[in-house]
Amino acid sequence: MKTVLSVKGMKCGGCEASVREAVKSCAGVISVQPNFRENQVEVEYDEGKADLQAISSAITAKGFQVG
Ligand SMILES: [Cu+2]
Repeated sequence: MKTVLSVKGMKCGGCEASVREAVKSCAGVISVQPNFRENQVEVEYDEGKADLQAISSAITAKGFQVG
């Protein structure tokens, strides 16, 4: 399953890396593709294992806004 999250606050590659690390550490995440220019984060995940709420929380915990 793939989804694209709208994430605000990313300003550079460092922010992308921060988001990537945060999302990767969540259960069931297969791949993460942040794009700060588009304010988007594409997440591929295993529906049976991943919790989108937890993924969103991991991103907001790094100081970015989801939604
Ligand atoms: Cu940055």
